[in-house]
Amino acid sequence: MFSRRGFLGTAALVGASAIQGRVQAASIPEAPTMDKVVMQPPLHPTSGPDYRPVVTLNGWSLPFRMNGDWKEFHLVAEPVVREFAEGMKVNLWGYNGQSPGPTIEAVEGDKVRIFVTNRLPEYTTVHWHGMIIPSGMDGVGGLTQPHIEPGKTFVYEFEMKKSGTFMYHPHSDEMVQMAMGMMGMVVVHPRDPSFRAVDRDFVFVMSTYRVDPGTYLPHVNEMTDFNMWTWNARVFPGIDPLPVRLGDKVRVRIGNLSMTNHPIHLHGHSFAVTCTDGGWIPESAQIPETTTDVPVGAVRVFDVLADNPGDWAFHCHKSHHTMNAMGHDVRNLIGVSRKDLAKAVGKLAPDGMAMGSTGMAMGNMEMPAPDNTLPMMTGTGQFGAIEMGGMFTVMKIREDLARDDYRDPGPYKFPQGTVAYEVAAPAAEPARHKPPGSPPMKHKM
Ligand SMILES: [Cu+2]
Repeated sequence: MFSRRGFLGTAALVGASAIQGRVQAASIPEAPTMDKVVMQPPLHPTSGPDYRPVVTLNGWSLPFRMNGDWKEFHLVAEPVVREFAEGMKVNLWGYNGQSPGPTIEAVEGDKVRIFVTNRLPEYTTVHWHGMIIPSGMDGVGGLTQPHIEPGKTFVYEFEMKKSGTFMYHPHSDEMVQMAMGMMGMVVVHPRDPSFRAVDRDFVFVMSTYRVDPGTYLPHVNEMTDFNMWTWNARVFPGIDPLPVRLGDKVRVRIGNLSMTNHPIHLHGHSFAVTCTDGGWIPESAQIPETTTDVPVGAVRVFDVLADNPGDWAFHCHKSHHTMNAMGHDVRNLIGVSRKDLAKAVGKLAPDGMAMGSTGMAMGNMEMPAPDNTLPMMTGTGQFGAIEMGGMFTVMKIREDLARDDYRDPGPYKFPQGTVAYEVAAPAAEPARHKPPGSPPMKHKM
């Protein structure tokens, strides 16, 4: 769970004179911090209007306090160490101990006061992406407010005018700060809890990094050549599964603050995109989909009825985005004779290894890797190697999950006779039609 650092701790760092705005220093709420990288249980509201909370993949929701009829939150922008998956930790910037920052949850009509303390080595701001708020609360440094200098605390105050799914990120040295991981999600629940109600509600934001093998810092100037394609700054097999009870109505809210679009695909179901960061889509305008493209700087939310039990892959459909490091500079050797290649490579590099002449399936092969990186493709299922990385996880639909149980239910127990199976194939090649005059087939794998 989160630990609490009281106002005194915060004050000691920022100094009472640093407090800006109309509120007094003594009224700043505590800023909880998170030291876990796994999905925290839903944070049910203890005051204010009721709602069914979301869960954040490999993340958490920021606790708030009521102060009169204001809901108060406290974000602390600060350097963090984020584990992308076991074996790789990256020095990022984030909020309250992690990157991305905690999800902020509120209810349509709520008045919120969000304190932002800057513990970064440079100035920052927070922009509330997609939200209908007064211009002076929009967080664009220089344009709508002074930048928040290191050590200072600013306050954002506005009403949550519409429900939906939004994002937050700096508008201050934006390229560097977003490349360093400064972002998070905002979920505003409808005032009427029965409006488009679901049983399970997941949220995450997509971001990408180039972290060279053996190093610990992202290249903040990288525009295209990323090697870490993350959901909430985690890569497969480090991304939480989505445990779902059979028959649940499930909502998945996806933000994209990376540098490219991601077509997100769920197996075994069709879903409808029900909401964007612009608002709810009327039912009459919804289209059945199995993949939805999430553009850069946008949110897509889909609702799905989980009526098909099993382990269902859930991933970005750009195949390079389901890979980790070292997958992008390998030559295609499919069809090349392994013997000739080994000879040629052997002359140049006596310890070299020829690989890939039948594709790149690696099975259980392990290649030596430098410190602090992750294999290009990895992960094991009950039938063997999964050979994925990056933006990949599994929606696990089970009959017997309790209402708020989000623990990994383990591998699916397939009913007998429902798994693809091998047959004894005839020894002879099946007859194939060959057009007259075509050259003899020489391509040997
Ligand atoms: Cu992608």
